[in-house]
Amino acid sequence: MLSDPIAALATPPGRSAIAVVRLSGDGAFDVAARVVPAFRPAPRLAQLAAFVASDGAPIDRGIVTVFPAPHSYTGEDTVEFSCHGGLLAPLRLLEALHAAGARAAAPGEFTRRAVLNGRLDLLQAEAVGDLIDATAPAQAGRALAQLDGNLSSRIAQLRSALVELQALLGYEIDFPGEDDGPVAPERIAAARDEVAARIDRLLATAPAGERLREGALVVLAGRPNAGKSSLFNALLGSERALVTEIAGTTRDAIEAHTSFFGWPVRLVDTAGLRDTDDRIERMGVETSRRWLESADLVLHCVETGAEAPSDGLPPARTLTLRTKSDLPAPEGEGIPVSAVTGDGLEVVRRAVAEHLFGARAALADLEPGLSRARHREALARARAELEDARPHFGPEGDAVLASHHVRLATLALDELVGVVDIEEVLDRVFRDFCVGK
Ligand SMILES: Nc1nc2c(ncn2[C@@H]2O[C@H](COP(=O)(O)OP(=O)(O)OP(=O)(O)O)[C@@H](O)[C@H]2O)c(=O)[nH]1
Ligand SMILES: [Mg+2]
Repeated sequence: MLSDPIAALATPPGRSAIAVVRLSGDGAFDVAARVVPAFRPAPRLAQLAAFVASDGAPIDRGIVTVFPAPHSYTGEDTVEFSCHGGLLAPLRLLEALHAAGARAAAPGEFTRRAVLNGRLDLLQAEAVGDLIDATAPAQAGRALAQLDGNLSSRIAQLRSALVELQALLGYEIDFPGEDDGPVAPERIAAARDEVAARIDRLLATAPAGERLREGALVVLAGRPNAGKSSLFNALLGSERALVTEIAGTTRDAIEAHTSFFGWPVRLVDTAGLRDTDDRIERMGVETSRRWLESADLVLHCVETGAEAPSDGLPPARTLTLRTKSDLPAPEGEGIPVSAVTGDGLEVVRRAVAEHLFGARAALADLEPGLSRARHREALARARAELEDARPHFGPEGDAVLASHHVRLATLALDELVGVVDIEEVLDRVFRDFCVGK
């Protein structure tokens, strides 16, 4: 495993009060001592010190904090330098650290080392990235909980159940066909069913979890001039899309990120749906259709007083809105909303959040759930192995084959969390059953 000293700017470049430069790896303290003449490796103590270039020229005065291994983010000897921000001080400090023997860190290399050194598991490392990328409060809340290990511990519980199952099968392998053994075959089969059901429950969290991480795709659609672009702008609170009284104004789809009641939404304005001879508008309508296919939710905009043709929109994924509700006209089906007066905007935002995130919108603290395709695929693999194991359970079954599939299911979870340790299975078999061989 690579543990040479690496250094990088941990804060974004540019004008700022403070910048933080991070240094980690074997020999990090020697590197630091070449740049900070007064360097003392006192653990977790902030010290004010002068930083100098390799020719001794002063760079800055700042704070040095030392984290000796293994009690650091990476698990290695780590030094954090807080210097003044802006372009020069951080750049010159980095140059000095490179001249003193540290190499430039690759993207994510600090967190990668944290994983390899067992400071974070893979799920927590992903959460670090998710927290940094979060734009909506619910995303940040979810990432923080995952960083705290709530998903990891849920996977650990599943894994432990699988190891237990394998231990039961191990007894069956060592003492086959003993009718008066301590474990009835029905109990082993029931244990399999129970783990399978738990995996199913976790898998069921994937759609909402992935939607939460990526932002739900909400597409505004309807007839030309229905007020889609006006509503798009009103929901965003900024004039992103052109609005005119001419039907067929919007051609390209326009996407913007926002959040409704803390829930992340990718809002898309599209060209009005109609048959047209205008070549460019027709291309716009085709683009609209493609967005509608992948939408998590379609906001069907129908002008107050107008007919509400379904336009082939997917009913289960469509909310109807009555736009221009400020105009005098008979009310129709749908949520009344006006981009001009702002009436109904909050109702629309809430309806969208509830439709997309459902009961979760009401949950103060989020249940741990899957948030990436990687998680879903690993659990689906584990679930498939349990399915393959099923015929091999029971009195007529082959415990060796059953055990093989359960082991593969366990491996899928290990891969998910980023640890692979088969010794543990063996330990459990012998500890719980005192087979004594
Ligand atoms: N009174 C009133 N007029 C509105 C409202 N929203 C939009 N309009 C008007 O309706 C016309 C069409 O609005 P747009 O937002 O461009 O409609 P659109 O659905 O995006 O139209 P296309 O892009 O052509 O498909 C404009 O003249 C707007 O000023 C509203 O809430 N109240
Ligand atoms: Mg428009």
